[in-house]
Amino acid sequence: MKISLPPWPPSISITSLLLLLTTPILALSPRQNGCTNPTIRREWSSVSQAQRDSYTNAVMCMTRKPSKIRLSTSRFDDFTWVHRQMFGDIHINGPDILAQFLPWHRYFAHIYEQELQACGYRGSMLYWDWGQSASDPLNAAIFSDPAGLGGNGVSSPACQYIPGNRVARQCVVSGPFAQLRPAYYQGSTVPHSLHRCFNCGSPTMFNASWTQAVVFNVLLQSTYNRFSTELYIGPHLSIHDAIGGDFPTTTSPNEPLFWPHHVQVDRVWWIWQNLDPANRMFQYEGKTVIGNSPPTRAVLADVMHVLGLASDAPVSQVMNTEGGFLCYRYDGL
Ligand SMILES: *[C@@H]1O[C@H](CO)[C@@H](O)[C@H](O)[C@H]1NC(C)=O
Ligand SMILES: [Cu+2]
Repeated sequence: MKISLPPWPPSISITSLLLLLTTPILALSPRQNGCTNPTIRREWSSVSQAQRDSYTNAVMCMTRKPSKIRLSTSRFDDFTWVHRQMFGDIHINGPDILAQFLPWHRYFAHIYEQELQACGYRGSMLYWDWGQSASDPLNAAIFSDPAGLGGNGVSSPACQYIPGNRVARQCVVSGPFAQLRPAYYQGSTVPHSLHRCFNCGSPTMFNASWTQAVVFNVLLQSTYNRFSTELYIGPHLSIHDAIGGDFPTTTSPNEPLFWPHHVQVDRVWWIWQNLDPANRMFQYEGKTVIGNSPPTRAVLADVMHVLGLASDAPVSQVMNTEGGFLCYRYDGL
């Protein structure tokens, strides 16, 4: 989890640097498969309150819809269940960040966006640019209530019945998710309030692991393997741990912050790809988890399994956000 910081003046924003680096490149980046008018994904705090309300209302709408995959729980819970079932194939195995971590979560967010839109949300997925709030994470707009996704929750005896050693003792009882009752927690079916516990995973919020300087260092990695490893163990994992509660678990999609967080992970990958699209747009390598020796190397034809949420799809379909199954880009560049 420790990442050494490059010499980097914190007064320079990464966005302005990347603008300089990437504008000519992005102008040449390929657009395929009829994606002529990509949707734009924006930062949580840069959209209107009406759009944020529409987003959080759509999340709650999913809790009132039946399962699409023949569970007895809701459409909201489908995503948590699928993530839990697929967990070992799409994250980490021993020291190895598995190849599908980035494309699988990209596809997962695309499916979720369609479900939000089916619940009346008219916008695109939103991201949380962690680096912007690393210096004062507890006051980040995304944790405000009601402009964000709610805050740190409160302790109460009712919060304490879920087993598990990293479970928060705090329930989110105000804001847009006060009524949220995710059905699953790790391997159990235990309907519960959304749990958070900022700073409980460790003595600190881990915010040194997700500054703009750290993100910049991640972007300096020159291979897919190094890039995805630094992104995974640095900002990605630190934030799961810093928020606590439902977030550092296999059932992490219980936490609505899962999406703005993983969409930012996706955005960092997108920036990395577009810094050198000829070499990186379809750069894909690493291990699958079949477990044979020597290990099976990942290839673009590998299939991403989503267990009925949508069609299973080859990784190659989501490498380019403006080709294959996808048609979006990120704002600011
Ligand atoms: C982390 O947050 C604390 C306050 O919450 C702040 O004092 C500290 O400077 C932050 N660290 C970084 C590296 O931004
Ligand atoms: Cu995940």
